[in-house]
Amino acid sequence: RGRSQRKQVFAADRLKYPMVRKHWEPGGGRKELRGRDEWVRISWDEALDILASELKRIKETYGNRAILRTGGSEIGRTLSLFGGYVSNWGTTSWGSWWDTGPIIGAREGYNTFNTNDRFDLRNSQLIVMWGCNPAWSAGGNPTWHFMQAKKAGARFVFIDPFYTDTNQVLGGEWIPIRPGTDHAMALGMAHTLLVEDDPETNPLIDWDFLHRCTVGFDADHMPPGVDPKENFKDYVLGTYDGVPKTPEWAEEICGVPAERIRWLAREIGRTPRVALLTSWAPARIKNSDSWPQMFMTLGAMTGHIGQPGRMTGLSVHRASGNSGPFLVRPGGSGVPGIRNPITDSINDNELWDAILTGKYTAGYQDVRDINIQLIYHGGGAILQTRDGLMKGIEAHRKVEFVVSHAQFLTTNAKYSDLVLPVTTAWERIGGLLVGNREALFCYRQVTEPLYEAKDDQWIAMELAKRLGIDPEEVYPISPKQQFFNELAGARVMKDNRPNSQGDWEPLLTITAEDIAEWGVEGKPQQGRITLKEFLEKGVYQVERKPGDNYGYIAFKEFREDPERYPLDSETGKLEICSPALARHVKSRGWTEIRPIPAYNPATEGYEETFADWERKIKGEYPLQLYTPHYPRRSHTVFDNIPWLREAFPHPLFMNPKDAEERGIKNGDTVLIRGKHGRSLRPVQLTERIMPGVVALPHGAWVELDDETGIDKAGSDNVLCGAVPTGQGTSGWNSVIVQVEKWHGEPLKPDVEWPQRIVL
Ligand SMILES: Nc1nc2c(c(=O)[nH]1)N[C@H]1C(S)=C(S)[C@@H](COP(=O)(O)OP(=O)(O)OC[C@H]3O[C@@H](n4cnc5c(=O)[nH]c(N)nc54)[C@H](O)[C@@H]3O)O[C@H]1N2
Ligand SMILES: Nc1nc2c(c(=O)[nH]1)N[C@H]1C(S)=C(S)[C@@H](COP(=O)(O)OP(=O)(O)OC[C@H]3O[C@@H](n4cnc5c(=O)[nH]c(N)nc54)[C@H](O)[C@@H]3O)O[C@H]1N2
Ligand SMILES: [Mo]
Repeated sequence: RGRSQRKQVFAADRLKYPMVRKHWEPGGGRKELRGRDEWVRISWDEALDILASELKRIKETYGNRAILRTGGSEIGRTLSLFGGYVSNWGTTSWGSWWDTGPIIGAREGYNTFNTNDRFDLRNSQLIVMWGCNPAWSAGGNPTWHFMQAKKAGARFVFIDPFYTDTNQVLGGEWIPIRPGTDHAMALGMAHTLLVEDDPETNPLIDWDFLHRCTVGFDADHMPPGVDPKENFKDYVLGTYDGVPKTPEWAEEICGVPAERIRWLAREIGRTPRVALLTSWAPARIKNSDSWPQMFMTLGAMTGHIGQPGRMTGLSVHRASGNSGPFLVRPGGSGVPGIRNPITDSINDNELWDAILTGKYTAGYQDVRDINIQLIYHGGGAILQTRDGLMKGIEAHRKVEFVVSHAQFLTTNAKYSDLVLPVTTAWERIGGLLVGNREALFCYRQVTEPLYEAKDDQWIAMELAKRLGIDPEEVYPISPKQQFFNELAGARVMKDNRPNSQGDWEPLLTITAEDIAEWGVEGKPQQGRITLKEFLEKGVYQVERKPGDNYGYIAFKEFREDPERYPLDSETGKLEICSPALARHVKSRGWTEIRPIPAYNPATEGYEETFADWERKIKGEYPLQLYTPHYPRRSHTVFDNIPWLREAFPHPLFMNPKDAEERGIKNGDTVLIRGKHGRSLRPVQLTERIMPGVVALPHGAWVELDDETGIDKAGSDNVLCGAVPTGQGTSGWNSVIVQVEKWHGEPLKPDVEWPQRIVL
């Protein structure tokens, strides 16, 4: 993807000019033609005039609560000064870790990543990768970090519906599991630990850790005000509900043989130093609110928290294989924030419904009226990246005006009335990128803006002028000054205190000549390297050595002295019973949970593939589908790049057993049919995916056949349904479908499809 950036910046399908839909008229015109109308080139002046007059008209007619803005902080500034806009919210990446993590105390202070650093990983003897595939979906060199742990002697176990590339490299044990049923498996493990533990002859449970550092495990250690019967241990043993959560009970749900569940529980209990790592993927599921709590409970029971080689928590995205606080960070841009006067914010799962029905849930027993008439896509790819894409298209065809800032004819842009072409980062002055905790990256302009593309900031200021807002209030300082401020304010950590808690010092040496040359305001300063050197190299990486102070053990202080270093939770302890979590979920207004991590089947999960669960008779949608993050794309970005289309085809992955039952052969075009939509894809048969489960990689641009309503591109959110549950989690990995052989025309490979070149 990195190399393909040149193919992206200079792509044939870059948008060149502002354009409006042919049958657009003030108020919408033929709105049903959105997504299939022709485009007409217009000038920037015409485009900005149309935009300003529609914004004014809609504000006057309906008020600011009729304006929905998605993505693009730049335009958000202008719209805030214009009286505000409705926003959206969701738990997009993190699933239920977003709220559950901090509430139960599974986050340490500001640091959201709660496992140990890459050198300490080498102290682990057993590394459990619970739904982790960094080789596909994490930046940096996570596979290399894990490889070092393997060389140091670690064994690996992968719990995943797919035999992943990461697993292949590290030679781990593979435990195939049905999506969204991890919670059941973990309960089966907890049961094994409880019934087999004997402090004298077979110590599996770390009672000292449980008693000192957690609440709610048993009746004697409850958080204040909770019925002692609502404890985790009695739930697992089935004391009050008559259902012991045995490995056999779990097997029926998760598909992992009971003996394997016992085996893994014993391994984790007996091995002195274990890393229990998970990604967000198993939490990007409806009703998964208690899963992070269950996962942390497993770590707490076995005591693998807060010591060398021992950790439980997230290893995902930029912190995959290397967690811990940032060691180098950029300065602020110096642009002051602007408050949005409108407080309405709609959960992603209700966004399109809110537009269609005029109602949204604002909290417990709090449903509010809303009348969205203008959608402003200032950035992002929300129509394509949120559940319920088919409803999203309907919603886009209902409102009076839709506008997008876009680099390509993305889905957002395609279903708009007005499209404003914007620059890529490579056409702007430059900026700093964080991600990897040890490195700060700097990107700089490589080309003048292509065609008539403009920066988002420029648009925000030009629109402001037409709305009677002072553009200086929108951006009081220039992009160059902003870039300079980020550079001058960059800080790097000294290694003067252990566990990554050192003092900060300036990263860059900046002279009076530098400032004069840049023509910006600033003061000379002394740092580790010169501004010139940093700009030339484009990166600063903190040097690491085993045993240095930049190492990191998560929860170390807490484990040593929980009274002095309490967690963020209400009780300061890790909450295995968390009334705060139950209250929080209830306050969102959809579904409720218990304060302990009780199993809660996912909406559109495995159980719903049955018409009759007791007699095991399958229903209309007998297969589970999930949507992994895939090398071809960064979400929807890069999906249009022919190089990447060629390198990474976009099939539906299916097990040969499921294919055989359906008369499907490798490479056949299949129809994926679900509750929310239908998609076509060529199928790739592989033993690497477990039977009963199919995987459709995340992020392909929808390509709707308007006659049939069938999507030809295998666009994941055509199938993922917008059903709000719990804390409002996204449901990317809990979907049920049927797959059948397609008898229409077979699909051509994506790389042969025409590019979306307009004008
Ligand atoms: N089914 C399913 N859906 C998912 C997921 C999943 O696993 N399955 N994953 C979810 C996750 S984890 C995430 S984070 C979200 C991501 O959701 P989004 O953030 O909506 O997705 P991106 O594709 O990254 O969208 C970025 C858009 O911004 C545009 N862009 C890039 N640079 C600029 C710029 O300078 N200015 C402007 N105006 N636009 C620019 C790009 O062209 C692109 O269209 O998707 C979520 N959706
Ligand atoms: N190439 C690429 N990399 C990306 C992105 C991208 O779009 N493309 N997006 C980035 C972003 S914003 C994010 S948030 C991260 C997300 O990164 P992650 O949260 O790690 O998500 P995935 O990579 O989709 O899935 C990780 C693994 O979980 C497995 N899995 C899926 N569902 C379940 C389940 O229910 N149970 C279990 N046990 N396993 C399951 C999948 O098979 C996969 O092997 O990826 C980031 N990295
Ligand atoms: Mo994400």
